[in-house]
Amino acid sequence: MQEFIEPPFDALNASGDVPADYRAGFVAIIGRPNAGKSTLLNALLEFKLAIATHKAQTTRHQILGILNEESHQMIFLDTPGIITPEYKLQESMMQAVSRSTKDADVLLHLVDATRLADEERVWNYMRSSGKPAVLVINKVDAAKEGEVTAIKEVCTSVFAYRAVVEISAEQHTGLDELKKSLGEVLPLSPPLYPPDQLSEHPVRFFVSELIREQIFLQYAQEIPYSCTVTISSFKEEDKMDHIHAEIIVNRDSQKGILIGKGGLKLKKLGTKAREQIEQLTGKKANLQLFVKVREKWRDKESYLRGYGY
Ligand SMILES: Nc1nc2c(ncn2[C@@H]2O[C@H](COP(=O)(O)OP(=O)(O)O)[C@@H](O)[C@H]2O)c(=O)[nH]1
Ligand SMILES: [Mg+2]
Repeated sequence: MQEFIEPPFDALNASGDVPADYRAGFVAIIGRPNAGKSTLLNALLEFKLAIATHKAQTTRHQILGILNEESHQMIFLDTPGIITPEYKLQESMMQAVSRSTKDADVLLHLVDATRLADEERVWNYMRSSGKPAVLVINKVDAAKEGEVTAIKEVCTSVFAYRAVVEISAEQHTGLDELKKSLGEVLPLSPPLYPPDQLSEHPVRFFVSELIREQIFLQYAQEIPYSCTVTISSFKEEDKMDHIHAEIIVNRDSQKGILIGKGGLKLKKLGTKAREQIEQLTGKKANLQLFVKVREKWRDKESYLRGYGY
């Protein structure tokens, strides 16, 4: 696995052998829930960095992924899908979107080709950031004839995009053209991160995300939206990591659902999450899960801050 946390990088010192036309900058991937933003980030990096499921609102944080190519460095910011927030957790998710659009040099507006939907909220973020944007139409593998053209017409009549690209994030098509279009909009700059770095989150962050992903995959209805995961201890050894993780639920009744009869559901969750963690770290993991009730954590500022939102 590549390095995650690095000391602050001295770009100027490292720029000695960088060509004069090298470009680098931040690309915020924004759009409605389920457009395929996290799938696209993983496809671009050829690495599973962001969790992605069929359920909306899987992504809760700004996730940064770094793509290094010969002529440019693109720092992608995956973001939660843009919605109208209904509770404090969702407000903090929308703040992550605002932050990303402010940090970005270029906005990548991702739309789902199979669902012509109202993009007005997304355009509002784009307008208030004032950043150049590229329209990226995703899921062309599943779109019916005419859908792509219709979306293109609607979107380009509302917003002056620098380019329009059609892709399938799942099937990895159109990605070269996408990188080329983004490259043309990025500013001239030496690299901003060391070329061997893939992200800036610590490994334990990705571990908690992989557990959260399994909760999204294995539980129904409100359960995924009511849980968060924290890592209470993470001990690394040469051949094995020992990880204690807490799953926080919103209400007492959810604890039983999570654990299941005879603890079977939690056991299955632990097994699947452990497999994913082992793929990420490349070594064995000993994962222990604990379930805790924190009444209405999603609405309490102090809990939200403690859980990293
Ligand atoms: N058919 C098809 N499905 C896709 C494509 N990209 C993403 N998806 C699916 O769309 C759903 C949402 O993806 P995700 O990346 O989590 O969306 P996000 O909410 O925008 O981050 C998942 O079930 C993906 O498998 C694509 O190119 N084609
Ligand atoms: Mg996502």
